[in-house]
Amino acid sequence: MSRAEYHVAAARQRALLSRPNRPLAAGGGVLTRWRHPILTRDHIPLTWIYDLDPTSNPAFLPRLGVNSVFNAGAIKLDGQYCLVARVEGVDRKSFFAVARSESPTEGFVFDDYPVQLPDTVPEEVDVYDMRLTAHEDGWIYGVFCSEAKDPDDPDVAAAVAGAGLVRTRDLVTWERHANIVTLRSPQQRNVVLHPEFVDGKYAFYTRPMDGFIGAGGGGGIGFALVDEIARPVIDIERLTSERRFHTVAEAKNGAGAPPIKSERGWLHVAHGVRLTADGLRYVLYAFATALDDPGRVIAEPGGYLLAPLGGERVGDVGNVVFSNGAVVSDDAVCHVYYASSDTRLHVASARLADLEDYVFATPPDALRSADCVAQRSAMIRRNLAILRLEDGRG
Ligand code: M1P
Repeated sequence: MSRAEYHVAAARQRALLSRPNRPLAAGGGVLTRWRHPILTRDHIPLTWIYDLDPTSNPAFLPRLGVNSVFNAGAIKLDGQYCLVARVEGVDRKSFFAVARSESPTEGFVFDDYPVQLPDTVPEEVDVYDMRLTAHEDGWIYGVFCSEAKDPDDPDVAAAVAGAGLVRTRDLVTWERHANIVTLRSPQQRNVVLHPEFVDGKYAFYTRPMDGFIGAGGGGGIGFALVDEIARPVIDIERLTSERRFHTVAEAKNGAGAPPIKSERGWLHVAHGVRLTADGLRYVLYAFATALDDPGRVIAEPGGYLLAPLGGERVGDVGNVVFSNGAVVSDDAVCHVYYASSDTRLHVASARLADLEDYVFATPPDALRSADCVAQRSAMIRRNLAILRLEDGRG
């Protein structure tokens, strides 16, 4: 490696890390996208990829490449916006890495080292998609997918998804609890810890599923209480937001960031999946649950909140947007961190009041074309009457 090559690469990365971001012109939805992805593989410190010793790497070639940076848990800690991103090496193994910024929308820089989780689950091969919850017990919990080879299936690709659980105070030192056991669901992904005790217990959103990819008999996002956080066992998973025929969440869905408390309810930004002739399509959708019963849906707008757009549709797993982190800033703006096509991480923002209005005032899915037309026509009728009045023709 020549020193010159390193300095060129380092300078290029410094320019990327300090590049200002800006909101895109509102696209008519409640969320405003920001122009540039906030984390990509080009944000990964060069020390994680290159051997900088010129004797062992004279040509400055990457030794441990990184494929992608996506699905990040998010939290505000000590005045900084902190993301725990899923980083996938070129070897297909994912790991977690913390990136921090003073700003919610730009300037994220990774810590010197990736997260070294306590290695207490020998069968675990891959970890990804951490949800960060600042719990009222004072700890920050991380719940993530802990994936292993299915020991009972000779197919070399057969996998089992479980839910791992860690806690930290500073995103530097992590303690690991036992993986979450779900007695009635053979597979679990997209498990999220609710930030408050419910009936004096820890409460989790789950995603019961029969297979690694397909939800099978799993009906949607579950909700369950847990007695002992260090040895979490879940029996009954009560359904919250359900899969429904011919909706954006027909094939499967899953909780995203921990819910955000608003005056009218807990606001959830989840993902919904439908099957198309071109494969699975992942979008974000929203719903609210009751403040006094966070497992009970009280509002669920029809359709999606955010869908893959333009270049977002292209990547390792195309036509996907996925979120597992959001932060509300002191000026009451909700920043939703979302990844596109399992490749890069973006942010989109909305005033919390607008997100709440979206969730509670957008009509629910009418579920049938005929009813959807009636729903739309009722609004058109009201609008035409308003316009006639304004024109003095009323
Ligand atoms: O590839 C799209 C997403 O697929 C999975 O999500 P789900 O469990 O809902 O199918 C996860 O592997 C996720 O990381 C990924 O973004």
